[in-house]
Amino acid sequence: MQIFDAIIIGAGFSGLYQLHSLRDKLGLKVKVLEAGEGVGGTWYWNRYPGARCDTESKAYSYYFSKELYEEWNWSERYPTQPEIEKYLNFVTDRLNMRKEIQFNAQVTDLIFDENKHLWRVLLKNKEQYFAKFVISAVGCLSFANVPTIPNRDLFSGEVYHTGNWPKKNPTLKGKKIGVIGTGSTGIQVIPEVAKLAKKLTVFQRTPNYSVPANNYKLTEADQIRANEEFNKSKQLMLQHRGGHPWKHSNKAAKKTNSVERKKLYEKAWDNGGLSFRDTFSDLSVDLESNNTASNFIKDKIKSIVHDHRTADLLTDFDHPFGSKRPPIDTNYYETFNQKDVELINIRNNPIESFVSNGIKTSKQHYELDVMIFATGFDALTGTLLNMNIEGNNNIKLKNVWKSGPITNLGLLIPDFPNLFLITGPGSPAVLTNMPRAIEQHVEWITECIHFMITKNYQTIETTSKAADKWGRTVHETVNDTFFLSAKHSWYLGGNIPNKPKVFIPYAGGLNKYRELCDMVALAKYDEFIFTQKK
Ligand code: NA7
Repeated sequence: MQIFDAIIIGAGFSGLYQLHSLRDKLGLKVKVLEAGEGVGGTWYWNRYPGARCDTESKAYSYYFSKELYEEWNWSERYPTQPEIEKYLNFVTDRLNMRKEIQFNAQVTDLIFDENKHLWRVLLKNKEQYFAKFVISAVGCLSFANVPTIPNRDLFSGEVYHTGNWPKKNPTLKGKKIGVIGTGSTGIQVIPEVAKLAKKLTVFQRTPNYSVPANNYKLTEADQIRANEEFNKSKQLMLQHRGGHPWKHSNKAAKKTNSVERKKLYEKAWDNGGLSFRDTFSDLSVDLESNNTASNFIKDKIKSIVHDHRTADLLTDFDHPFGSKRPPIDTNYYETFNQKDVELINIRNNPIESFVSNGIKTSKQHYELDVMIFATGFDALTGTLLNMNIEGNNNIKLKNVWKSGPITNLGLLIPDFPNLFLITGPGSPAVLTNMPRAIEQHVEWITECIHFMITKNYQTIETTSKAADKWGRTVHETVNDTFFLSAKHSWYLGGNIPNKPKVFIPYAGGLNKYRELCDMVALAKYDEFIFTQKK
């Protein structure tokens, strides 16, 4: 019987830092179980053409060690998937972590033994381990959403999901390709596939607001500046509600005259990237203000796309700007000016089934050699609920979360002792620059386990009362925003049939959230119940 102090599930950004913290700061015996063949997590599986992070590389790095930060040079403003995968491999080897990671290790069951106060961790290959603590580092966007389209077996072509892209890149050159989905992923993959395809058909259900990324190569001077600005950038990220290295605007769009407003939008558009969302302070709470951003983007799209029908389809928005995760792009709208690229509206012409040589909608038949699903994820809860997780009295997580996830701070679940969630539901997670949210959680969890060791505590648990209270806070925080108006949004479970429609992350800001977590730690975790070792 192999007993570890801690088992970490997942070897992405969060699992790796958690391993380093528990092993090297606390001296614990730790094992990481990773389903993939290599490290990377999200960045291991999402290797589709054009896969790239929307956060700038100098911010999308670990900040827990300045030395580590300075040893790595990013080559572009936004990191590509291969470069992020390389970076995480560099960190793994630099911190000598590979020996604690078991690859091809898919966890199927986590069962808490109340007598032994241990988690039993079962793998798909029937191996099992035991651990005092389990830390879920499974990622927020790791369970692919593959729509059920009838007659898939009839289709003689290839089918891929961007979130499970084959390691050996499939040949797309000269083929008739279909892409379903125009979220952040679709918007990245479409321009790249269009370069290769004989014909590309994009099936769009909902248009998205996309802003240019304005990507560029980084020079040596950029790298030196990034290193010099390490502390400044870190401070900016700590103060920003989304963990990004820029300041919030304190100007309301509504109170800015139209000439000045346009000037500021133009400047933000030219600068490119996610900071466009922060051009004004009131875009997420005032519809009139939000419309100014929405109309600005609409005009930009119409000025880029030549065909009026296509431009109308791309701007037929049904949700306020920012209520769904706004993508950034490189030549997305320009791609629709290629004569071999077609945009199909599947909102009023839904896909009905695969046929042997393509796909059939209610109005037409499209010939395809390859179908690419860029249809996103069962976000935030999908991977956890796909495992059998049993806590006190064999209570199943599936049942506890039937009407939506229940957590305290997104970190702990009532009745599931010693199980910590990194960027779990109810924490800011996907509303932030992920490495900042991850570092905050890993550090909180490490400190909490350290506290337990010093007090000789055996288990930590949250009460249902405290979790319900936190659930109300999560709910109240989102109420004043537009997040609830995008019904299909994955923030709300709206993209998955039968998933409870509740807003999953905490929308009060990572800066505010960090303060709340710090207060809990300062109060010696008084909201939690500990049991003493005998
Ligand atoms: P998203 O943002 O969930 O986008 C998925 C896209 O796929 C979106 O356009 C969906 O349309 C579409 N979709 C999903 N299911 C279907 C079905 N059944 N039929 C037709 N179209 C469908 O996922 P991404 O991978 O693009 O991005 C996820 C996050 O990764 C992103 O936000 C960043 O944080 C990084 P819909 O809008 O639901 O009508």
